[in-house]
Parts: sequence; structure tokens; C-alpha cells
Amino acid sequence: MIDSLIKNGKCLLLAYDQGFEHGPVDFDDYSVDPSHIVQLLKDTNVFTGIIFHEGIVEKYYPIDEQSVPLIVKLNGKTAFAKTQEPISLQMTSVKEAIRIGAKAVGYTIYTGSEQESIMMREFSAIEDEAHAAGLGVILWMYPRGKAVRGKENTKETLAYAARLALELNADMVKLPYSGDTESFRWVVQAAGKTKVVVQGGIKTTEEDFLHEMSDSLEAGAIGCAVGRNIWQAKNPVQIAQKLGDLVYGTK
Ligand code: FBP
Repeated sequence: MIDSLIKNGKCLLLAYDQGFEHGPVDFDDYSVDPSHIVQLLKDTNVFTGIIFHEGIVEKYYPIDEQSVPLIVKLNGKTAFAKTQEPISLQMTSVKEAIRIGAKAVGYTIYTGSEQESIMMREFSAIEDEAHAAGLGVILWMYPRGKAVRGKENTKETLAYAARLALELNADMVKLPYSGDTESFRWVVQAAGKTKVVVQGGIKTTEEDFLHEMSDSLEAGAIGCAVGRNIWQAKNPVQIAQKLGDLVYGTK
């Protein structure tokens, strides 16, 4: 159920699938060790969900009653796969995600890629199976490929991606930010009852990061799904708390 990832109408997901997508290039001595990320979840108590691939869950994240709800990322591609028209295919089954304790599953579609229909069809079957089993379903909608080159983060492209997430029956869609509240408001509207969370993106200054997150919340996103701006920070606990205050409106 997607509701288990939402607290007081808000959602704050910690993403740690970058080791797959980018390789260890994003990591330092601290962030390379998944047990530090598990500890960060315990030390902060602000995250409503954690995004891992299957291997990290099996080896570092035994689920118990106290665990932050788990989202298992089902597909992925590596940084070696530099095709002009990207594709990311399923590696982990819904059954396996359930077995290791997932409350929701995640899947990336590169909208605009010539390969998008393959991902949409694969996602569609996943969505049916996951919903039938009572899991939440989250789509990462990332415009990529020559049809959208140079306009990946425009209002029109992102609104289309958001709408597709609704049409495909995702409970939640994770999107890059369009850059301003007015355009992102339209993106959120296009997603209808599919809830929008904004992607964190590459590491930037704390001020810029929090500013962008705040603007996307103002535009109607229910929260964010972030990785690098948290665990690449000098003090990950502190920035996570600040982000929590922002998302839950406690400060
Ligand atoms: P970040 O907050 O670190 O950007 O994480 C969000 C995320 O969607 C991850 O889940 C994923 O691994 C990564 O971004 C993909 O980044 P990209 O495809 O832009 O290289």
C-alpha cells in the first residue's frame, strides 16, 4: 500500500540505488557502505521510505516491525549502457520484492526514448501484479532520448511524463524538477491522483537544494526522493533533519 509511505500527507524517500545506476563513483568511505545508510535511517527518523535494490536488502536490511518501509527498485541500467535511446529492464520480480519485505516497488521509464514502449509494457504487467498483491507502485519518469533532447525538464515534457504515470496507474511518480513553481504546478496537475515526489539530483549547495525542494512542495509535490544531497553531505543527519522539517512543515 502506498499509504504506508506517507506520513501526514507527506513523503520523504531516501534513494540508494545509485551504486547500480552510476557505480561507486558517487560514493566516499562513508556512503560506499550500505550499513551507514541503514544507520542514517535510524539516526534521523524522518524518512517514510527507503529505496534499495534486492542485493542491499538481503545483505544489509533485514526487515522488522521498526524498519522504515522498503521500496525495492525492480529495474535498472548501468552507466556503461550509453545508448542514445536508453532502456532499463526488470531484474527483480514482484514476488521477490514481496519475499524480502517490500511495501512498494519502483520502476524507471525513460519517456521519449525509442524504447519507451518496451518499458511501458513491462511496467504495466508489474503494476497489475504489485497492486493485486497490495503493494504500492512508484514510477521514476525520466525524459531521455532524442525526441526530448534539450527539453527533458520543460513543463510540457514533464507534464506528459506525469500524465503517463497516471494513465499507467502508478500510485506515485518521481520526477525531476522543472525549475520553477508555476510550471511544476502544471506538472503536478497533469499527474492527477498520482502523487508527485521530486527527484533530488546531483549534489548542490544545501541552500539551493532546500530551496528547490521547498519550491516543488509549494507547487503541490507531496515530498521528495533524494539520495546524493543527503549522503554526500558533510553531515547527512543534519541535512536530513532540515529536509524533514521542510517536508512536514515543522519549521
Ligand atoms: P538523487 O537524489 O541522488 O538524484 O537520486 C534520485 C535518483 O532517481 C536515484 O534513484 C537514481 O539512482 C538516480 O537518481 C538516477 O540518476 P540519473 O539517471 O539522472 O543518472
